[in-house]
Amino acid sequence: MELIFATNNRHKLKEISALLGDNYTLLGLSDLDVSEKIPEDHETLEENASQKAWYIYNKFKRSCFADDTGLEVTALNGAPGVYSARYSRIGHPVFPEMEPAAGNIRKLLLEMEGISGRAAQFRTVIALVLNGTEYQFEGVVKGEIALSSSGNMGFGYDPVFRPEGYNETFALMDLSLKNRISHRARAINKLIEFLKGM
Ligand code: ITT
Repeated sequence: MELIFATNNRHKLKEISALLGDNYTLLGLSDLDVSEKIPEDHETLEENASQKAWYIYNKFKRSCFADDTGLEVTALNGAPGVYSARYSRIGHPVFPEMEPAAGNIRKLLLEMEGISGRAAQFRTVIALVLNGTEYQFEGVVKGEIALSSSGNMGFGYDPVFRPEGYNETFALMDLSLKNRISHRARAINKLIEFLKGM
């Protein structure tokens, strides 16, 4: 089965291709020659995932899904949350000169300085638009924010997120291990179960 994943993020595409296995052919936006940044200007993950999926569905009239993911830190009242991608460019401090992932991590570690309760979770919402109807799937992984960055696998906040039950950050894990326990894996497994039942 062919599925479109409405993302420009090649790391996400790789993760989800591995999760879907051989029964699915996954096309990303670069395969469709969509190079513009799809709008995601809402205040919840649910609305952003939905907005991205409908944008592509309306443009191509082909079934597709999109995800939106946020890192929710308890001590920061759920921040950066839906603003995770732009965190280092909004509010204070800002690090406009740094590459986004590095700036985001720098800001997060600064905001968390001196805070001992470091609980956090990654939350992914997938919106699937199938033949003109939308379905949503959520995946959460709980963990904590490390005191410093470690590892260079994965992407985004992976170097500072340590999932519950593990001593290493996502960025120190093989993709196969991250893919067994991650927020995106949990959401995509629900999507796969749903598709199997169709
Ligand atoms: P698309 O919207 O094109 O899918 P994006 O990179 O903008 O790609 P999101 O809006 O979902 O993706 O991501 C929000 C932020 O969370 C962004 O800074 C990502 O780097 C980060 N993020 C998402 N999934 C992550 C993961 O599995 N591990 C670490 N960071 C992640």
